[in-house]
Amino acid sequence: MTALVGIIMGSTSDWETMRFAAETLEQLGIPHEVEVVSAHRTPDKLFHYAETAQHKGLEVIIAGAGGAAHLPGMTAAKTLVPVLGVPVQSKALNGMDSLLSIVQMPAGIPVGTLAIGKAGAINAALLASAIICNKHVEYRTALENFRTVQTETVLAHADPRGA
Ligand code: RP5
Repeated sequence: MTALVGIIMGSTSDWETMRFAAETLEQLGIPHEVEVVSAHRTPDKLFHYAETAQHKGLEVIIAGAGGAAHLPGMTAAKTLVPVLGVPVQSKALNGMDSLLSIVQMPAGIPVGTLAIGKAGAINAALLASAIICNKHVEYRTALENFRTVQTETVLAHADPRGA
């Protein structure tokens, strides 16, 4: 099935974080693809990926990167496909560097920036799904079910002591 969401990341070391985006899309049954594309190490590949994204059917790109995290911004600069950025938690600065370099885009090229790390990866997938659902209504039920199960789980564990 043609991928609707592309998950890209700057390094294989980002997979530990970005796998949560892939797992969430898997859970929702949203067709997606995963690839390492580095803004710094493989810039030509990044340009090609971004320039061909729309034509091959991608409707959202989730881009995760750490440190001087140029990947989401550079991707967004080369395509009109909406880009969601996930700041990967870096060792040196705990992801503050990643967060600021993704979120502080100058006006003109937007990147929808999520939280640092696992939460951001999961939420990027959920947000991508919500965007996809506007056109592909067949995926809406899965997203609604996700919310319902989440709510029921919280309600069923109201006592934090686990009783
Ligand atoms: C970034 O540099 C990647 O997104 C990664 O988070 C970070 C470190 O990469 P590695 O040195 O682990 O390959 O481009």
